[in-house]
Amino acid sequence: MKNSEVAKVFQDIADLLELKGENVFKIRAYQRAARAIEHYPKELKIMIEEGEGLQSIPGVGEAIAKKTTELVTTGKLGYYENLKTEFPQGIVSLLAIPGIGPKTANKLCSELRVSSVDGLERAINEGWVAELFRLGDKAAHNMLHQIRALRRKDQRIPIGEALPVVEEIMVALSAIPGLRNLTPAGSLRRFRETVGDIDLMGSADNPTEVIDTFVALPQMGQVLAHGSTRGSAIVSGGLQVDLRMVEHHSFGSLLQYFTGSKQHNISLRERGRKQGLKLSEYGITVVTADKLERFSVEEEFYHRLGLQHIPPELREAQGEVEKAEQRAVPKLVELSDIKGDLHTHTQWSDGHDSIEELALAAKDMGYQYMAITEHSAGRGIAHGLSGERLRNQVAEIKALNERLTGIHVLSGIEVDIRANGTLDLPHEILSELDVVIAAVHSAMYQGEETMTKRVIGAIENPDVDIIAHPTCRLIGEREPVNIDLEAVFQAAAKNNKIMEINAMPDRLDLKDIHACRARDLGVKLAIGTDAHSIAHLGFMRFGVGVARRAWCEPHHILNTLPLAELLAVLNRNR
Ligand code: DGT
Ligand code: CA
Ligand code: CA
Repeated sequence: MKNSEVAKVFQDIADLLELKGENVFKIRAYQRAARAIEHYPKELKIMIEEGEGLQSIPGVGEAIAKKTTELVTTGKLGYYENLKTEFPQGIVSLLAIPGIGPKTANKLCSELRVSSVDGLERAINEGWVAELFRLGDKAAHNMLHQIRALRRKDQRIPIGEALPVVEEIMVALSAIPGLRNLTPAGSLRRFRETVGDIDLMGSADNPTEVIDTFVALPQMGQVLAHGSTRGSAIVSGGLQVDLRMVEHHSFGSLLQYFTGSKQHNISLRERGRKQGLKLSEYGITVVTADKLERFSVEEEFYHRLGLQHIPPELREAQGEVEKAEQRAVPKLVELSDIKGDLHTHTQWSDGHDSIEELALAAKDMGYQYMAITEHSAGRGIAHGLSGERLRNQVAEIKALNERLTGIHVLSGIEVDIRANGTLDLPHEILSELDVVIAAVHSAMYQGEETMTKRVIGAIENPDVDIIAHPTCRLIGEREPVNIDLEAVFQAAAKNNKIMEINAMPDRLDLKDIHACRARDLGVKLAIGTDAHSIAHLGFMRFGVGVARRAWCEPHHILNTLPLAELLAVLNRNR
């Protein structure tokens, strides 16, 4: 249990005692302890393990020290559990929301008959809460914000949400003189699809100044730690950001250690041990000489262990250390290898921008081509294209290609795979297109056998080039459909069909391990953003992250091919 969690329990106890009308000195004692513990620089867990008396913390007396020990060692506190049973469940759950104290909770319960967090959310949305407390919209909105943060407390955050947050922080810090090497580490640097928290590393002439600026940034909510080399705070939405600073000459070791993964570091430490080396976040110690070697850049750290540098995306203890030893680390695909986007939508269906606007944006990104792949009409949503409108679009794209230079627009479609595995546009029309993507958008509840047959039906259809978002999952929202991917990949390999890595950050479908398996089986992959606006073209980096985690090199990815070669591959199905 973290200090902040212990503090929260004592604050809750104080709130409940207040509701109960208890002695004010008793209430104050819990409040004081909560505050002292929350800001205490040392982990209570470590103090207890090391036998350090908790009463050395100002505001913590004998009784609270005893309760703290119980809480930290067992994760529960009998006194608190008993106390909670004296109140309706509703009040207790409202008190758990930061910013809601006993008076507010009581009033919400008695006057609005709100008895749960869900109920409170409804009452806020319907305007009752703002009215009850004569609050402005902003204060009510803040309450909503806290509710969301509370709900996601135990949840991992999609990388698509986390990366922009950390980039904003990096921009805000970038002006500090003497600050160098500011880099996200942890799961974010390894491009995992979700992150538990954000780890940010850097080096500076004056680390303390960077930490001070960091914790005082306007986007920071609760500050969890504020030391001379480390700061930790919660940004809006409940995401925790840890910043660590070292001197320049130690940055490589710091970055290596906190990039992880934990399992990767364990493999490295094991290897070091056999060489008489001890690894840590400070560097590498030659055990016999008791001498610490520092590393300003990460590459040198790996070289010192007799290894090739290992890209962060591979650091998941999947055999990467052995490969680095054999000097056989693959040269992974990079964003700059991507020559075009093969999955986009425009105003013709449910997208935001015109074909030309999207094409010009793609050109600015350095692409050679992009495919326009609207939905087909059968879906009955989002202005899917009928055969006739699709033909009109093909004509418009043809005219556009005659006008545009430096970018080639491909005519395509994201055709719906019907529940029975047939496509909802006929061969006569599909055969006129440059690229045909097929995807499931409905009847997602089907059993595994039916769904697998359905998708393989599309793979075996000669009009289809690519299968998009093969599992239909939405991270944190929708489970993947029931499908035997192994059978799907076998069919794709046999029929020379391409599987998509959908780069939209809430999809990332195929995900890393599936893309890896498809690649193993010799299936070519395409990375498409599924862009519905110009801004979405930027999702490509998330798709590349998945491909890198799947050990993909440029030749595994269809859209690293230059235009002429791409057309040759696509034409083989025509
Ligand atoms: P997350 O935050 O759950 O998405 O995953 P990570 O990998 O970012 O994990 P995190 O934030 O707990 O720690 C960042 C890195 O620091 C982790 O990947 C490896 C390193 N690290 C943290 N704690 C330990 C540890 O107890 N042992 C070792 N060997 N490394 C650790
Ligand atoms: Ca992390
Ligand atoms: Ca962390």
